[in-house]
Amino acid sequence: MTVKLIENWFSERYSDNLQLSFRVMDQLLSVKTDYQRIDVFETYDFGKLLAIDGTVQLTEKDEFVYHEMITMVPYYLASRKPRSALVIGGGDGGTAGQLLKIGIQDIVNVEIDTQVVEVSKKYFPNLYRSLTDSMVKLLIEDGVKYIQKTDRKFDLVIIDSTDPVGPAEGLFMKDFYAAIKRVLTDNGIVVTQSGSPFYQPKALQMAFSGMKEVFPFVSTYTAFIPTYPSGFWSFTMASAYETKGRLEEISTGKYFNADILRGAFKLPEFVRELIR
Ligand code: AG3
Repeated sequence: MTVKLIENWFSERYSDNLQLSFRVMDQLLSVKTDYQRIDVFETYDFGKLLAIDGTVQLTEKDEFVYHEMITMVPYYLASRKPRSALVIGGGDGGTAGQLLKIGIQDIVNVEIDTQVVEVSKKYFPNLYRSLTDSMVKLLIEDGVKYIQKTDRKFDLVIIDSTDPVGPAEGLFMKDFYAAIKRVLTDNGIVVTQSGSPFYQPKALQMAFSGMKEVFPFVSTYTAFIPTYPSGFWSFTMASAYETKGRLEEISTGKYFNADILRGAFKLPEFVRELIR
């Protein structure tokens, strides 16, 4: 898919009849890699924007919501303080950065596309920096293959992927979650981004039902991410035990706090219906 820049607007298409447009000062980059198309824009309202295959991955201004919510929620819900984490995808470094901030000192980040890392290094140095930290081991390889062959275990597995079309499709499937189960510690939690409940109900259903086939405890939570489809975004997490959390330990982020942790799991009826 090529990204059309019409009179300096970048648009992510949600359907044939709807798109979200950002007026941009400049297109800083457009490359086709072995896996996908990567674009970087300088926008007026959201700072630099990273798009993959025409879909917004992050912007400088609102990336904190996604990266806090995909890390801090499972971190504080785990029964014992997580000490190790595996990030699948996340080649921009945003997720690893939040994990470091929380205090995790043993992080493996497996990104399939080396170009995502290169692009982040050049255009999002504040996110990229975490990948150079000595506590982060960056591997450029297929996350599915890594999980199949590793003999390590992790307290957190974070699937920081694109939507379930193209290279990330396998990351929303039952077999992948089953493989992840083997690399989780007893205390372990796996979390994935699971799309916009409104515009991508199938992504959420795939993630939820796939996890449910493998794990006894699966739950979906949501956050407000202005630059993603509909602004209403879901994450789905799973574990072998019922998470109670360590709420007394919570330190707040820019979005995350103790009320958000509790409230994020309160789902509108149409979302409950999707995962019933
Ligand atoms: N990965 C999830 C982005 C999903 C956005 N989907 C969309 N715009 N249709 C974000 C990567 C940030 N580390």
